[in-house]
Amino acid sequence: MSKKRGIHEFYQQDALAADRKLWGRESDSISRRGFIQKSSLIAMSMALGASIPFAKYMPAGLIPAALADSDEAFEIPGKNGLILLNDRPINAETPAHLLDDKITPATRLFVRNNGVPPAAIAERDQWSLQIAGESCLRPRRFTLAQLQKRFRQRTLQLQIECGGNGRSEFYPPAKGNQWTTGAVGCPEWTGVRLCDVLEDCGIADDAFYVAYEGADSHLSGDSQKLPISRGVPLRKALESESMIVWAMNGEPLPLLHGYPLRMLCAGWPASVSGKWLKTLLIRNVLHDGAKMTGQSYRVPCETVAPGTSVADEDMCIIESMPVKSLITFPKSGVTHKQGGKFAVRGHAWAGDATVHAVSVSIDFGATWQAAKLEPPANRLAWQHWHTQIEFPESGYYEIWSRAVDDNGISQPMVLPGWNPRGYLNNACHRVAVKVDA
Ligand SMILES: Nc1nc2c(c(=O)[nH]1)N[C@H]1C(S)=C(S)[C@@H](COP(=O)(O)O)O[C@H]1N2
Ligand SMILES: [Mo]
Repeated sequence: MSKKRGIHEFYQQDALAADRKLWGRESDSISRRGFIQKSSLIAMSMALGASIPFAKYMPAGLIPAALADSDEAFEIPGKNGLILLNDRPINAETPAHLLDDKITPATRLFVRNNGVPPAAIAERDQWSLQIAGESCLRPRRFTLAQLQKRFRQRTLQLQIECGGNGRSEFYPPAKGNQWTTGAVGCPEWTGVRLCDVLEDCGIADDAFYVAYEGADSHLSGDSQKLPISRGVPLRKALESESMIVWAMNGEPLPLLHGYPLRMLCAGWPASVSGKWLKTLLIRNVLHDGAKMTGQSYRVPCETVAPGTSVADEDMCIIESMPVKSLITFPKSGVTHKQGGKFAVRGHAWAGDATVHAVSVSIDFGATWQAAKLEPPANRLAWQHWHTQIEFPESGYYEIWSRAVDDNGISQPMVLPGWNPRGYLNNACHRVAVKVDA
């Protein structure tokens, strides 16, 4: 159900809205003029691969010729090969073979927006983060520069996966972005530990939850509403891998991924990792922000039959994500010449746990062969695996991969438990290979 659209179609419907969605550029709808905000300019320059010396003369609602001349499927600026699932808000996933890098480059990281990214972002060093909440003893505000100076900086490779990754396979279908396998990635993030910052502001004895508020706006345009505001229990917030980050792979965070600051708690649904971070609340109750309550990011506490409607009070919040693997080489659909060894590789991850083993099958799960599994770069980073297989004769094959975590829990071969919103599909990944004689 992927929706591939040409950039012209995108701009034809509403050019100024296209500008806003792609670059965060706000302009006067009558004169079509207006100053390009710095953050929009950065986004545009990144997509075009060069700075734009005459940007101040660039009319609003104009498709940059460098993008307009290409007849390729429309690409989100700054992204490479991602498939657009929705353009309001922007959501795009990465085909499995484009996730082959050990460290996911910015151009290959999926995008999940619940609202409209902030348009006019102040200078990066003037951004401030407020720490408050009922259980915060010394509420205060830090500029980005103060955060960088006051706390020890660290860089970790951390995996994020949308809770709805794999949703497209559930039946009866669940509403929401029809992610296949590509709403996951594992870049390297630089920032400070969340616990260092929270402790500096004083955590009261009754502290229970840590929640974020971002600077993005609600799709309805209602400035009183946040598109999303979630969080994690204090114990997760205080883990040493939970961070407040400003850089991804050594570069400032891209606008789509939360520039200039985001919260990052890996191994849980990525919806807990708030982008465009403005406020952190140390709360003495279970946070009740947008998409924390009701059916969002929750699954039935007890298994239900497919299609069952479940009352809100019988739904439980998703915490650690389940064990999962991805085959990033070969690309599904390749043709291979019979004979010799054939390399297969990918990544595996297991929420808060570690992956213990990965195996692959070319006979629809009848037999499995162990792959070589590397340790993670650090806790909560995905792990790489590779192996070689031999095809006994020509024909159509599927390579399946299956990971087992260190609690002995395995990926299921078929769909796991159906749930109303289509979360947590961690079924084995499969790719097709045709072997020619
Ligand atoms: N402020 C804010 N933070 C957010 C979101 C959002 O819409 N607004 N989406 C969340 C969800 S549902 C996911 S899956 C991840 C996606 O992160 P990415 O777009 O950097 O891949 O961001 C999370 N943080
Ligand atoms: Mo998500």
